[in-house]
Amino acid sequence: MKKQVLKKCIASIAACSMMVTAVPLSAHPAEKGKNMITNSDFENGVQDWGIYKESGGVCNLHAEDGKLALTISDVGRLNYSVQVFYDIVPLYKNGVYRLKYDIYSDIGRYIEGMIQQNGGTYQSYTWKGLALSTEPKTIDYQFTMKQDTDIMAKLVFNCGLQEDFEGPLPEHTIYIDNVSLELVEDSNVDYNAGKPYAPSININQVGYRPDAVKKAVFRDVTDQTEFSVINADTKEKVYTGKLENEKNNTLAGETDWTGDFSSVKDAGKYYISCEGLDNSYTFEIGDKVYSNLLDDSVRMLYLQRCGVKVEDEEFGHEACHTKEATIYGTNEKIDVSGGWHDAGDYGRYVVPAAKAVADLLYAYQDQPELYGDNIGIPESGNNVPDVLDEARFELEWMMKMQAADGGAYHKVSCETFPGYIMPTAETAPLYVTPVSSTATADFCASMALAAEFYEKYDKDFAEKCMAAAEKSWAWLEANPDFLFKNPKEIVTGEYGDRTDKDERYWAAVQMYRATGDEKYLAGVSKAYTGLDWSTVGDYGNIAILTMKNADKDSEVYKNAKAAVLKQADDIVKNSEASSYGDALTEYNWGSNMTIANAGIICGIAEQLTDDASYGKAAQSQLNYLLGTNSVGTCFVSGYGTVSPEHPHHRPSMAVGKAMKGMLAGGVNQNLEDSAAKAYCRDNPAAKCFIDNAESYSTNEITIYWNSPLTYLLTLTEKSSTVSGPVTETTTTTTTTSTTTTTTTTSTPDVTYDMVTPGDTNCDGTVELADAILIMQALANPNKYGLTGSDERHLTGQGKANGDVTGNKDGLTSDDALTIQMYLLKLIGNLPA
Ligand code: G3I
Ligand code: 9MR
Ligand code: ZN
Repeated sequence: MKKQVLKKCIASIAACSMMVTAVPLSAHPAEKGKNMITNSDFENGVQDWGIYKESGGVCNLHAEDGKLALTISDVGRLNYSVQVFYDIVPLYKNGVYRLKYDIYSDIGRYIEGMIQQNGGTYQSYTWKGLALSTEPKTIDYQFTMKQDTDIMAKLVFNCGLQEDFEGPLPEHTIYIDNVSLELVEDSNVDYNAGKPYAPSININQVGYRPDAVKKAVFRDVTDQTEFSVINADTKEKVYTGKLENEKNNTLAGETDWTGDFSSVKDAGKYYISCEGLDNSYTFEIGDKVYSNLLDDSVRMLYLQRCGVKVEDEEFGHEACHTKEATIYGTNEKIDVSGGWHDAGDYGRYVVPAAKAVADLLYAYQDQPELYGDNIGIPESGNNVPDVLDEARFELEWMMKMQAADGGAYHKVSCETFPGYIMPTAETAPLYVTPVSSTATADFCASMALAAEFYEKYDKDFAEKCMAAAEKSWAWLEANPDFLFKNPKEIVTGEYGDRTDKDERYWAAVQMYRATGDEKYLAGVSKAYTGLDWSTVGDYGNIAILTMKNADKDSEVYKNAKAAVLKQADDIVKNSEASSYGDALTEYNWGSNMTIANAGIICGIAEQLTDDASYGKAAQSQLNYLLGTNSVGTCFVSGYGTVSPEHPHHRPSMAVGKAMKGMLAGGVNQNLEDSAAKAYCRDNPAAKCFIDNAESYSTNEITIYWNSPLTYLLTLTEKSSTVSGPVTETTTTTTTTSTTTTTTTTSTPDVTYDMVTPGDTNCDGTVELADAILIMQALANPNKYGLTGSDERHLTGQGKANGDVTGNKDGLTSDDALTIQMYLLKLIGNLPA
C-alpha cells in the first residue's frame, strides 16, 4: 500500500467516519516538449552544472567555446570518483522522455551517462555506456520512466576510473554540449502520485495536558461552521464547538479557522470531526502525555554518544572515532574522544554543544522532579538523575577540547562529511580546529553552570568544571575576539559568528552566578539575547533571572528581565496572530529550534510575571512542534501519527529506520538542499518542509534542536493552565534603553527606540556610510536588510536610528536623502 494512502487510512480508520476530501498539494504537471535543462548550451558558462569528486578523483569544470569542459587529471579509484552533473530533473512514472546531448573527449575513453536517484540506492532510471573518441557524437534516445516518480533525479556523467575497461589515464578533457531532456508523452502519468497527504484538520498529534489550551486548525473549509470532538474509543461526541477566527494565512498560502476545545479535559483518546473534511489524527488528553517524549528527548543524546560503545537494539554500535585527532596545522595529536555527534553528521562542535548542555541543565533546574534515574542509559540507577549523567558525558568531552592556555578548540571532525554510514565506519583522520573566542566563552559559561549542578553528586567533578571555567575566563580576558572560519580543507559544520559579545555576556553572567563575584560583571553594560548556537545572550539572562537570591534591583537583573519580557511580548503577539500559534514570521534552517526557543522565553516570562498569556504562547509553540502546523507533521520522529520517517541522520539512514525521539529542523523557506528545491519550489514559506533523507536543510536532526524541546516540555509542565475561552491579557513592560539585541537570526522582532539619529550602522557616528546602508538594504534586503547575510547588514537598532524623516514609516530612500542633507549641513538636526 502506498504511504500517502496508508496515512489517509490511519486518519480515517482511527476516526472511522466518512472520508471526503483529502486535499493533495496541487499537481505540478511537467510541460510536454520543453527542454527541462537550463543553460543547456553553456552560453552562461557552467551555471547550473556541478562536479562531485571523491576517492582520489581530481577534475576541473569550465566552459570552453560554448561547451561544457571537464578536465580530469586523476580518475580516482571509483567510476564515480569524478562526476559532472545537472541536479533536479523531475521524472514521472510512465512518462516517456527524450534525452539528447553531444559529447566527445580529447582522448579515447569510456564513461557512463545516466539519470539516477540522488540519494537512496542511487538507482539509474536510464543508463548508457559511452565509448568516447575525439569525434563528437550525438546521443539521442527515448526512455520510459519505469520506477516511481522521482522529482529530484540527477543527470550524471560518471567519468572516474572504469576498472573493467581502462586503467589510470593521462590528463584529458571531456566536452558536452546541447543537452536536452524533454517529456514526450504523459498520458499514463499520475501527477498526484507521491504527493504528501495534507490533512484538513491539524492538532497536536501527541496530545494535551488536561488543563492546556487546545485548538484545532481547519482548512479546506467550504461552508462548515461547527466541529466535534469524538472519543476515539467509544465514538461518543463529547463536545461541539464553532469554527472561529477565519484568517488568511499568507505564510502558509491558505485560509484557516480555529476550533477551541480547551474545555475537554477528561483523560482519553479523541479526534476532531467536521463534516465534509477528513477527521483529524487521533490524539490524547492526559497528565502524562509527554512523559515518554521527555525521556526520549534526552535518551536520543545517549544514542548520539561518540567514542564509547552504545547499547541499543537498533542503533547500538562499538566505540567510534577513537583515534587521536591532529591539531590543525601541526603534527600534534590529542585525545578528544567522547561527546555527542552533533547531528545527522558525526562532527563534534563546542558551540552547539554548549547550547545543548545549557538547555538540559536549566531544564533540570526548573523541574528536577521530572527527571528520573531510569531512562535507559548505562548510568541509569546510579542515583544521579540521568539528564545530569547525559549532560556530563558532553561536558567531559568539552574539557578535552580546552587547550593548555585555556581557550577552547572550536570543533573536531574529519575534513568532509562521510557517506550515509554508521559512525564506526567513519575512519578518515580527525582534525581539531583552532581555538575561537565564541567556543571559549560558551565553554566558560557551560562549565560555570555545570559546577553548580554536580556539586551535590560529585564534588571533584564540580571543582574540575569550575577550574576549567576560570581558566577559560582568563583566556577571554587576555584575548580579543577570534571568530571562527573553517580552514580551507575542512568543510564540515562551521558554526561561525559575526560577534562574540553575546557569548562573552553569557560567560560573564554565568561566572558571576557561580561565584557571586561582581568583578565578572565589570564589562557588562546591557543584556544580549538569543538561545541558539550563534546568539546566546538569553542564557545569560536566564542565568541571572533564575539565580537564587539574585539582586532584583541590580542593573544586570533589570536589563535581563526587560530583554526577556520584550521578546516574550513579541512572541505572544505573533503567536496570537498566527492560526497555528507559532511565533515565526519567517522560517529559516532549524526553525523548530527557533520555535522551541520562543516557547522557552515565554516560559521564563511567565515565571517572572505570572501572566498566563506567556504560558499559553509557550504551549502553542509546543503544539506547533507536535503537529499543529500547516505541514500536518509531528516533528519528533516516532511520535504522533505522521512524523519524519526519513530524517537526514546517518545512523537512521544506515539502519533504514528513523531513530525515535529526534526533533527535525523543520520548515525552511530558503530551500538549501536539492530535495527542498525539488519538492518545495512552489510552496509558500510555511510549507517548505520535506520528509526526505536528502533534505538536510529541513529534515536533519541535531542535539541542540532536541535540547530546547526538552527544556520547553519542562517549562510548560509547570506553566499556568487556561481553561475555557481565553481572555486576552495586555502586558505592559518597561524597558531600559540599554537593553538591545544585536542579533537577528533567532529572536523574533523586537522594537527599538531611536538612540543615535542617523546612525544606521550603529558605529556611534553619522556619516555617508549610514545613508548607503539604507540604500543597500532597500535594494538588496536579503544581503543588507534586517535579516541580511552581510556582516554589515541593518539591525533593529539601526533601523530605528535611521528613520530620520520622523514619520516612523520604516526606512525609505527619503531617510537616506535626509542623512545626506544633514551631512551637507543643508539641515541642522536629525531627525528632521
Ligand atoms: O538567519 C538568516 C536569515 O536572517 C536570513 O534571512 C536567511 C536567508 O538565507 O538565512 C538565515 O540564516 C540561516 C541560518 O542557518 C540561520 O541560523 C542560513 O540561511 C542557513 O544556511 C544556516 O544554516 C545553518 C547550517 O548549519 C548551514 O551552515 C544552521 O543554522 C545550522 O544549524 C547548521 O548546522 C549543521 C552543521 O553545520 C553540521 N551539522 C549539522 C547541523 C544541522 O544541520
Ligand atoms: O550531512 C551534512 C549535514 O549534516 C549538514 O547539515 C549539511 C550542511 O552543512 O551538509 C550535509 O552534507 C551535505 C553537503 O553539505 C553537500 N553534499 C551532500 C551532503 C549530504 O550528505
Ligand atoms: Zn563517533
